[in-house]
Amino acid sequence: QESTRIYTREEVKSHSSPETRIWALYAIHNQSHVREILAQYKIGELSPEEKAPSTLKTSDPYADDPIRHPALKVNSQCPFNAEPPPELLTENYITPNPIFFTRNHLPVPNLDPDTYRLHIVGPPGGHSLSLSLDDLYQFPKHEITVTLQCAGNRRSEMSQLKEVRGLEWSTGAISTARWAGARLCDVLAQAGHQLCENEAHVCFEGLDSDPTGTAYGASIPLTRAMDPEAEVLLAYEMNGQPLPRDHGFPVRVVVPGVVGARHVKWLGKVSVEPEESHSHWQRRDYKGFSPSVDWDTVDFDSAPSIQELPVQSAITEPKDGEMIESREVTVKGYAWSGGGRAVIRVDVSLDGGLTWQVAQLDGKEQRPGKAWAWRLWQLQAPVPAGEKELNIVCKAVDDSYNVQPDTVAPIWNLRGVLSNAWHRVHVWVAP
Ligand code: MTE
Ligand code: MO
Repeated sequence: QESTRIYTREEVKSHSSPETRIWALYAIHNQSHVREILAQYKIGELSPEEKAPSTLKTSDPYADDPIRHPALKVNSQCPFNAEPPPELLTENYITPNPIFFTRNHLPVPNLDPDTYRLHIVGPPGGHSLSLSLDDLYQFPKHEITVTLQCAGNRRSEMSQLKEVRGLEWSTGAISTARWAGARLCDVLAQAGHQLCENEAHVCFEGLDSDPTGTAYGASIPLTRAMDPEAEVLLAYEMNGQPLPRDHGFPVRVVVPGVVGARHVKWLGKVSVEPEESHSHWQRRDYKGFSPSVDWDTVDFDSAPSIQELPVQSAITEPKDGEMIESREVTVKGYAWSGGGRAVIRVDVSLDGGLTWQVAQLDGKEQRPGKAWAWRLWQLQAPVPAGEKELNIVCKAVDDSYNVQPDTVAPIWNLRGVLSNAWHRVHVWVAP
């Protein structure tokens, strides 16, 4: 259409509708390709004197973040960090993509799958690769079920004891998906990389960056990256769909059994280096310390970066403070351990840990050494006669017989990571 009539703000306002407000709220629509689609509906322009300075809205680096599912409990809007509520978390063994927990440090990049390239730095004498999505699809497609957990899962229990620095995650900074992609070892081999004697690390860089241009980054040991049995993926599918933007579209790393921080999203670059990634998130974060270490005494160089996570479990039903109306109580939850260690048992107590019952583990038996995904579990038990309240507790055991600590105090640390004490829920019994 050719019409270029000039309108005043007053005239536009007289035609304002709820749709125009939605347009402003969901900044995702404010993109060039959407503008192209809308061009055919253009009826005119605002009078030049009345045009607002256009830099205001677009200077918000989060304006282009995707739309999220309303059921998520938001711990931080910008950057976006959110977890599913407990009752939804264990409703399905595979977490549906829209409620998979999200942990972003920076704005979500908006990457064009047609021009996307993954840069693989080759070894001296090898060759560097610049891989399009189609190039990645040429590698054998590998699909595995992997649970991803943030190091800060259950941090809020640590901060209840004593202040920590970090997002207030409840029990939901953990989710499970079917991931599909190329194996990292296949791609590294094509670039000419081999396992070497010296200690070496595979460094990953994301395409998300802060205003100074610093990208998110992390690394894993080369031995894990080159081990076909470790099944490290350059994933382009999540539950049969292209990765959602929040989870790394178009390509992310999936490192089974390893802390979420190493599963770098929006992957731009992979290189093999003699040292760990120099990223802040590899060197100055995601490490564990003694409870007595504070921000004046902490020495980040003294502690190894977190890779494999310890054994973990939590109760998702009933909820803390709930009233139990029937004579039987159903307790549900999840259990998982790092490094491919399988959960072999979950113990549940209704009396704060004095007596225990063994919960029923749902789902498939797992492959030895490759138990990358959680087990959901449940226990149905009669409510002990005469009780007015129950102190429900759960704890898991993995196949190395690792167990969870009973309280949080001895594992408290200033960053609130690795929070895996027995999970406790207090409920009332209806008279
Ligand atoms: N990758 C990039 N590029 N940027 C990030 O902020 N966050 C990491 C990791 N990969 C992050 C990233 C952290 S700390 C976690 S726990 C996981 O992504 C979360 O993955 P999810 O958002 O898909 O659940
Ligand atoms: Mo994380």
